[in-house]
Amino acid sequence: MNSRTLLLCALLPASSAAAQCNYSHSILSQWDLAGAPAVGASQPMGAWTFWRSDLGRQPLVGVQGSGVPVGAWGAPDQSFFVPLLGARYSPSADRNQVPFYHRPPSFEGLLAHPGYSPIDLLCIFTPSGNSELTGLTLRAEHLGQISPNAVVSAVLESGGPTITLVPPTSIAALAPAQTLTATGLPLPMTVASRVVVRVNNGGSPFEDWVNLDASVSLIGPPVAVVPPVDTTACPGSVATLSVLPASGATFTWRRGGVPLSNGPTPWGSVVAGADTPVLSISGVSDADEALYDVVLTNACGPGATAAGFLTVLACCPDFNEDGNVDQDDVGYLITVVAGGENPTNRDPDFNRDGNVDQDDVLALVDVVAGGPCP
Ligand SMILES: [Ca+2]
Ligand SMILES: [Ca+2]
Ligand SMILES: [Ca+2]
Repeated sequence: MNSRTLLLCALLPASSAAAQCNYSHSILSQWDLAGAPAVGASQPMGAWTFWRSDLGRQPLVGVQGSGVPVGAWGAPDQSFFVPLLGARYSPSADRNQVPFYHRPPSFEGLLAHPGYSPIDLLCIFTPSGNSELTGLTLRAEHLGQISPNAVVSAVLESGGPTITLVPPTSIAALAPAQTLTATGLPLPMTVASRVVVRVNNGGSPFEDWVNLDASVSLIGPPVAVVPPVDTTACPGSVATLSVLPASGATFTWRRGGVPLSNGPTPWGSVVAGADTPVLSISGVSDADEALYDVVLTNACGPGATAAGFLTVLACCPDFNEDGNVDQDDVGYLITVVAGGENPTNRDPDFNRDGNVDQDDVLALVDVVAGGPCP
């Protein structure tokens, strides 16, 4: 328990055990956080992620087909990009998915396109800690007109028997939008729990365009909507890791599970922001390589996020940051060593000996020629 938690406990009345720490999060807001994916991009980690039902539940990746104005989550090994989840209908045309739909959406959602059986589209909510599921609301309408319907459902998986939250429900083509509410709540959520929303083609896959949103409500410790992710940094640079919680929280960053303090480390780097959403470590070296996570705390307790691994590269010879390591980088460093401009703001002490001089240029020449980092 850190000093903030102690302070919080001291300030709260004795009835704080019954504190209600409510929050909710939807697939639409997760899309807004992540934005349209680039082709081939893997999903950024988040509270909600998007998967296909087959092949061991592979995550969807960024796809973009002809006529598709923005990226979507899809399965590139399919002959065309299904199943997928794409941009919601929007007044901004460049955010719309392929306009196969035959009626304007009646609410703001994502367009889900389940594939040929048995490939279903899965939207999976993964909280980062123990909590209680108090609500799940699905909104769905079928905007295609060729297939008669699609089927949506939701379950809670916690390692034991699967619990039905919303039974499989037919969403008829061009029928009014349905709002489906989970029954049997509240239910406990362990660290292993997942809420799985499934969109199935209902037997006919043709132009199933399901405008969909799903929102969970929980009580308990805060959940990271965007947890820390794997990060790389150049030696001597500033590495940053960040987190976005779904609700108000205090922050305790940890290195390998051990809480961090602001200030210098024994090996010379300097930690800042250890109690904020953004952790920064300046002057990093390979001694800083570790798993970093953050404990989010509110009146309903602490919850640890997923961890991101910080990799510190041996050296970073691409001084002009054009993606190539070549003679231009040597020319760049010669200019900087001579007192000239340093537009990429790179540390010119390439051999890390504390001096900026000709030896750094020679060390870079070696690396450009295929030699090892100094
Ligand atoms: Ca269908
Ligand atoms: Ca370069
Ligand atoms: Ca040097």
